[in-house]
Amino acid sequence: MNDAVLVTGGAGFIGSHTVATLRAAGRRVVVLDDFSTGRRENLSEWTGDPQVEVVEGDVRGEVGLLLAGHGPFAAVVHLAAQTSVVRSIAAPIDDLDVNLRATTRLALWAAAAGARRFVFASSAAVYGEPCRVPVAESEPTTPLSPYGAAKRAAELYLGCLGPLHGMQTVCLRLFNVYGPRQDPKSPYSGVVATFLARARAGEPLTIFGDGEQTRDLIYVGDVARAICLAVEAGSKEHVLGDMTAGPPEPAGINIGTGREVAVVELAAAVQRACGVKAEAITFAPARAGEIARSAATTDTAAEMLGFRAEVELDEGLRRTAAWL
Ligand code: UD2
Repeated sequence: MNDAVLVTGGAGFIGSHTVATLRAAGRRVVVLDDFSTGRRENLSEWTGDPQVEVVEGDVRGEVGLLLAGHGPFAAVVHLAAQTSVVRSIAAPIDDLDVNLRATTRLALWAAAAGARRFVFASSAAVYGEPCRVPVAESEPTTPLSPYGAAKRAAELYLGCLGPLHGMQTVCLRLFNVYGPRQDPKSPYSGVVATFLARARAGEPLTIFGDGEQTRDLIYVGDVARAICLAVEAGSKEHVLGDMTAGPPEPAGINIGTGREVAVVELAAAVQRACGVKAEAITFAPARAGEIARSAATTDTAAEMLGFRAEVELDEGLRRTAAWL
């Protein structure tokens, strides 16, 4: 049990919650983060904890040198990424370098270093506009952005590198993640962080389009639990799926709640959570390239990982508002 789990991007929004679930499961954790968006204060809970080591560095760099002396590694959770769809359209080569090239290099290093499992944060963006909602993993993937294309390509690379190098790879297709530590000031921030920050500041919420577009909003604590289950799957009796034979088919596992929430419905829920009046909403033109509907099927995650989201939207919003 002394083998570590490497968490790239471990000082970030999803990463720091993942460190918490892995520590709660008794794992030694090594965080690799370049602190471009990650923050040291997200890890302050583990200051002085010898079971949490923090290495500052870029996943595009010489990971082997950066991590020398921190192993051995049982598993890698790869969350460090270029996370913005908008930026991937403006700078697709930079997105490719981080989200595909660095992921592939990291996986090759992980296999050579003896890691038995590689858990990758993929995205609902691999589906583009889903053919059906809720969308199953077996549906076609037609990404609409370089970001989605690089995430899908990384799934395909991991799908062949894993068996070639004797490492299990698990790609988690994360839907719209929200919760404490999601930076509301970032221009790329998610709708929940933006809405909560504006409602708190007494500013009107801006809805793009008619607000009837839907998303599957999943609380970050649930996502961190899914990631931890993906690390541990096969080593605990509550896991239903057989993860011992190699990567699951299909190559990705949806991580969502299965519930579609319209943006207008979310705006009302945010206002309830903050005690703000319902008329404080303005409408603006729909964003270019916007998808109409999104929600996950959840059966694969339940079967493979024993995972179901537990935190209801109102509760997740309350917890996030309390953190702001
Ligand atoms: C999410 C992911 C993105 C990618 C994509 C795949 C986030 C932050 N982004 O983009 O990385 O995975 O899914 O499909 O998780 N909205 C408003 N007002 C606002 C802000 C947003 O109406 O002030 C609407 C927006 O037009 C959209 C919805 O809220 O319909 C969600 O927006 P988002 O930026 O949180 O996430 P999304 O789904 O566009």
